[in-house]
Amino acid sequence: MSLGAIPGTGPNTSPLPVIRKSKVKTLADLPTDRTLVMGILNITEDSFSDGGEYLDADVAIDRGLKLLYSGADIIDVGGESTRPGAKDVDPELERSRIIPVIETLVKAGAIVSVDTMHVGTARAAINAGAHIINDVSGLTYEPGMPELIAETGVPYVLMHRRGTAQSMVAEANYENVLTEVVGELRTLRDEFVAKGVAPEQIIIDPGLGFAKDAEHNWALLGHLDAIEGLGHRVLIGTSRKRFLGELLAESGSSRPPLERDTATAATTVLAAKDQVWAVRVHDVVGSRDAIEVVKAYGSH
Ligand code: PMM
Repeated sequence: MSLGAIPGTGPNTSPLPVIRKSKVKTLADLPTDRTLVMGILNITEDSFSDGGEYLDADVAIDRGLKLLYSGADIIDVGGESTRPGAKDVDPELERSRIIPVIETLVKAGAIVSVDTMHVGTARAAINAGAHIINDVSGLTYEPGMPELIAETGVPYVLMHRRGTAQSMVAEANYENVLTEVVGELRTLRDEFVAKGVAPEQIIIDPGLGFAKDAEHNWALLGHLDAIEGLGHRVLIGTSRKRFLGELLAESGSSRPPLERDTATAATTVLAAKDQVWAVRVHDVVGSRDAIEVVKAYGSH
């Protein structure tokens, strides 16, 4: 698709909600004086809060541009759901969903990360202009991923997860979640570095909700300094997750995913106070506002 044909950008289309237009062109232009916001674009059938909404490429591009123009520093594009119990997606189908969207968003000036566990998809995404690989596979990463990251030099999100989407709920067993997650992340990080990945390329994510229950998530969120102690940029993803729904449950019913954005913005405040590098969220405006508040608070 040519840029002129991007939905919402032509002369006869309704205006996009231009709240904070991004001027970033490369990763090096990203602000360093505040926590960054990674906007979520799931091109999947079954993600827990937005599955099925953006399967059409034009609709996905429109959503990505709205995220960009409402202040997302990075757009995280994914073509395979990672929720517990999700079915694996054939990497070829995954690529057909995400590559045209990545190409168009990159042309429009977006910094794009790609949520994939597959080496072939990661390579195709980098060739299409993606800037960051976001791999949620944790301890089950695909052979060849460290070599690809070393060869291309792109930043890489190394997230903690035990097991697969199918098995991870049963693997949420820890005696001390903080020391075990930090220890397993350290081992993973060392494996990637031993295979030639530069430490500066690595972004660490504790993987909230991935083989973790609510207690585990709160324990990790309360000790982000221990995750930061590994010496890398830190990313966290709380957005609309089940532990927030459970926290806000009424009469035993979890708060629905689309009504968890205010709680998500509250977790962004906590993360920004702890100076994490970035938060991964659906509602970009809420988290950008929250980060501005923390920035002003910290400067007085
Ligand atoms: N969470 C989801 C998907 N991808 N990536 C990273 N790095 N961290 C996360 O916490 C994370 C992720 C699941 O949420 P979604 O289904 O709403 O995208």
